[in-house]
This record gives sequence, structure tokens and C-alpha cells, in this order.
Amino acid sequence: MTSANGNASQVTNNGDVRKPFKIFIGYDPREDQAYEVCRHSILKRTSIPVEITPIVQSDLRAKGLYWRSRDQFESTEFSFTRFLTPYLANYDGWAMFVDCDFLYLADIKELTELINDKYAVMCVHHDYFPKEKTKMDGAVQTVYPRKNWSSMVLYNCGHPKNKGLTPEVVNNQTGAFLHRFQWLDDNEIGSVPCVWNFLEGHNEVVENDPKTFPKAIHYTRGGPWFEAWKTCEFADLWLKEMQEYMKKKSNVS
Ligand SMILES: [Mn+2]
Repeated sequence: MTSANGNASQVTNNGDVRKPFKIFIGYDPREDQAYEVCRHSILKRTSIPVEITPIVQSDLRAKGLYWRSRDQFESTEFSFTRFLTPYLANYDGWAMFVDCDFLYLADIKELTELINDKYAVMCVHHDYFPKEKTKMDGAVQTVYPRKNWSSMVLYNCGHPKNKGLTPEVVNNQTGAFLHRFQWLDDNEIGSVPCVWNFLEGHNEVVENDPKTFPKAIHYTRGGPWFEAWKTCEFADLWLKEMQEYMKKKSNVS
């Protein structure tokens, strides 16, 4: 866990005096570098206190919170564990889940300012059908409605509907039920601008139109931490961030 700065009690979020904003990042041992760089990119830019926790499947198994057997459609270790976010936040306040293959370019405070308590969750409503048949390091790509919506979600953890997202439900429900937010009605799913989950290889920057400039790049096809994606779009930004993270790490130790 990490607090970006110590001034927790002074932060207001949606009118309330708040504790640090909780952020859960999906962790996969094959993408450790991606996780570290994603985390670094958030901490470096945030102007509000945040508490970042990796969602590590082996830890959750050891704690008896996760017991699902692995299925063939899981491309990462956090395919299902991500839906434990409201539980892990004690069904209290707002928290964010994000995949580890994100690079933040903006202050997370800007995202929290979009929070609206009338919703149970908020996310980017992608209308997206991937061109590739495989993703990352060869895992099978699957196509389904609301694809990629669950990769970055603001959860209103105290919302009554999200109390239904118990460990039992997360362990037993189908991928379709979870990834399509079927525990919710459509009007309980708020929308945030696509620049907060900007899909590399899909979304496009329009010159001179700041509304299209990514605030968080999602290397959904695989990012520069994989040999095959070293030259993907925005690879330079991620590599630069990684160098910075490595430098900071070596200065500390
Ligand atoms: Mn992803």
C-alpha cells in the first residue's frame, strides 16, 4: 500500500471528507513491469492522496477469497479477481480498479471529479471489436458485448447493488455476467470519456483536438514490456516512464 502524500484528512471528494482514494491494480506475474510503471505513472501525477493495492490472485487464494479454477478465456490472473474490488474496499466509498497495462498521463484527481453518486459504477463505454485474434503473448482474444468496459472501473463500493458482488458471486458467476455488469441495470452504469481508457491501436488522437488526447493509455493488445510490442503506438511514452521508474528505484535503494 502506498500513500502518495500524507495529507489524507483534508481531501474532499464529492463533498465528503475522504480517506485516500483507493486504487486496485490487477497484477499478473508475467506483467510485473507493467504493474510497476502503471503505479508509478499514477503516483507521479496525483494531487490527491491515493492508496494503491495490487490485486494478486495467489494472495486472494491464500486468504480463501478466491477459489475459481482457471478457465481457457482468462488472459490475465485478474480476469475475475477484479470484481472483488468493492469487497476489498469494505463496500465503502468509491474505489477504482484498473488493469496493469495502463499508463497514466494525467492527474487521477481529474477522474475522481467525474464521480457521480447516482451510479453504481462508472467506466468508458467502448463500442469495440478487436481486429486481432490473439492478444498479449499469444492468449486467445475473445469478443463479447461491453468488451473492455471492466478494464477500468470506478466502483461506488457502498452502492446497495454492489453489495451483491460477494466473493461467492465472483467465484461462481459466469464471465459474461461479470464482465457485462449484469448485477446492475443499464442506468446504473455511468460513463466517463474515452480518454481515460484510451485503447492503443483502436482509439485515435485528432490533431488540435485536446478532447482526444489520452489521459490513460491502455495497451490492451500488449505493451512494450513484451518483446513483440516494443514498437507499438505510444511505446516511447511507456519506455520513458519505465526508465524514470528504474532510476527512482535505484536512487531509493
Ligand atoms: Mn488490459
